[in-house]
This record gives sequence, structure tokens and C-alpha cells, in this order.
Amino acid sequence: MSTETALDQLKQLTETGLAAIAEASDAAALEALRVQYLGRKSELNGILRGLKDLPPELKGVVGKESNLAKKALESALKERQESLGGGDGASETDPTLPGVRPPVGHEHLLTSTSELILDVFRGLGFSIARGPDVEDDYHNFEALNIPKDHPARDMQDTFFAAEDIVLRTHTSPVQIRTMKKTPPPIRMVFPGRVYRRETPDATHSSEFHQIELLYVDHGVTMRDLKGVLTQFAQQVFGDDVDVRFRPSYFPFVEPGAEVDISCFLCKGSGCRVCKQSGWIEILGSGMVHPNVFRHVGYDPETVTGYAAGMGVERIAMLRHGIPDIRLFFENDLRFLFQF
Ligand code: 2NM
Repeated sequence: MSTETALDQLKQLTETGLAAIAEASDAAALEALRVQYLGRKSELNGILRGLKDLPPELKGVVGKESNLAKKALESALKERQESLGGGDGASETDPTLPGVRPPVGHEHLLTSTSELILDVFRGLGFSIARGPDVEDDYHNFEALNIPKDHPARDMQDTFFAAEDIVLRTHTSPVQIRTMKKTPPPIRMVFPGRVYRRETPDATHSSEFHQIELLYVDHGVTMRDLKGVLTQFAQQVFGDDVDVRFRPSYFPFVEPGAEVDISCFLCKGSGCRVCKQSGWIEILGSGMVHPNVFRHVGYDPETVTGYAAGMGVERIAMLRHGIPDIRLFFENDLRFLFQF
């Protein structure tokens, strides 16, 4: 084969190839042209394969022209493919197929329950404060009038990070920090995660969420406590629930009271949820102990206050009939998406 013939042939096939590619009407036609002009059995490939038999002085010029022809055909194919809307023919979009719904998460039940509770107290004039999960012995126990030999101090109930450093067992240390830096009046709520070293079961978890409240001023009485907590119980569990205050003991208050609501399931006649008593415990409360005020530098002769604390999981479980606290921490979407 002469140089002239080979170069003519290259020019010819490039021209017809480029024209055919420009007119290809779909991806399948383009693929056929790719095979025809660039495939293993194509004319161009034949020329490239024959290069080694050409005399050395012709090899250079024919080789160079062949490569230019190949590049021109390749880029024309690519361009035409793009102008036809991409795709390789096999996986083109079918606009009649239904769309794919992207997975979207939503607020966790504990978040919405906390917000519901906080909204009630916002409406009653309380503001919000948060504090550290890791506390020292003084803020978590000592300043709260929990003596060294008190059972709540037991290694059993507390996670220790170091000798005097603990994961807080309640949010009350935030109240100590707040009172130490702010004079009365104080009307605040303290939400947050707390930790207890307990064996998990249906009603116990080694981490859970608390909301505590604190109201300190001149002349705050037990009657104020009863009014606010009754409002709270009826806004969260319904206007028709009865509320009772039952004497109880917490080291940081005196007197202390647990708050029960009448069973919203059996209306007091006795069922599984209220354990046949007709009443359901929802929170603990009391008048702040004078020793707590002394620790934060308040004069217990001139100020009084009430405090209360509740578990957010417990409130959510009661409101939604959830039987096991561990469900909140397993992150099983079949549970989470019900709320
Ligand atoms: C409760 C029950 C009763 C409480 C008391 C205080 C403080 F700091 F003022 F002394 N904080 N939280 C308290 C009182 C918490 O939770 C069941």
C-alpha cells in the first residue's frame, strides 16, 4: 500500500464517519457507529495494524494521521452522545417511572416531649439554663445536702470519671451554679441528660433525660408549688386529671412531695398502668432545703423557694403508652417513626 492510498483512505473514512456520527439519531445508532469506525474490525484498526509492515519512512506520517483520525472520531462520538442527552442507551431515564422518595428523618420523641414540657413552663414565666454533663462531687452532691453516707452517693448509682468527678446524676448541679452567680428572684427550668449506674430494665436506663425547675424569691410558699405543678400536670395530661401531693423525702428539700395524677386510663378504678391504685406518679418536688441556700450564699431567713424534677422518658411513656424505656435508646426506626 502506498502512502497516498493509505492517507486517502484515512481521509475518506474520517469524513464519512464524522458525517454519520453527526446524523446518528439515538444512543444505539451511535454505538453501532463506534463499532464500525473504531472497533477491532474497523478500517482504521486495519490501517493501524498494517503500520508495522510499512517502510520506516512512511510509518511516521501514516501513524500520525491515523491517530488524528481516531481522536477526531472519538471526540465526535462523545459530543453527539452528550447532545443526545448522555446515557449509554441501556440506562436512559424513563420519565414515566415513579420517583424515588429520599429518606427524611424527623424530631425524636424525646425532643418533642421536652419541648412540650418546656413550653408549659415558658408560658408560666420560666427561662431555661443548661450545664455540663460532667460535674464535681461538690455540685452534684455536697451542695445539695446529700451527705457523704447517703445511699444516693453509693458507687452503685453513680458513674465516676475520677475520685471527685462524676457524670451528673440529676440536673440539680446546674441550679447550684445558677444560684451561686445570680441573686433571687430565680424562675428557671433545667433540661438535660443525666446518668445513673443501674442495671437497665423496662423502667431504668443508665442514661435518661430530666427537666427540673426552680423558683426562688421572697415569700415563695408550698401553695405556689402546688399551683404551678397542677397547671403543668393538667396541660400535659389533660384538664380533667386530678392532682395530689403526697409527702416524700429528698435530701435537698423540706418538706418534699411526690406529685400523682389520677389514672387517665381507668379514671381511678384501677388498671395495669396505675397498678390498681388509681394514681400515677409523675414527678418529685419540695421546698428548697435551708442548707442548699446556705451553700449558694442565699440567706434562708429571707428567701424561700420550691424545686421539682421529672424524667422526660417517663412523661413520654405515660403519654404514648410506651412499655419499655430502652426503646428510646435503641434507635430502631420502626419505633421512632411512630411518633
Ligand atoms: C427533685 C425533687 C425535689 C431539686 C431541688 C433542687 C435544688 F437545687 F434547688 F435544691 N434541685 N432539684 C429537686 C427537688 C428535684 O427531683 C425529683
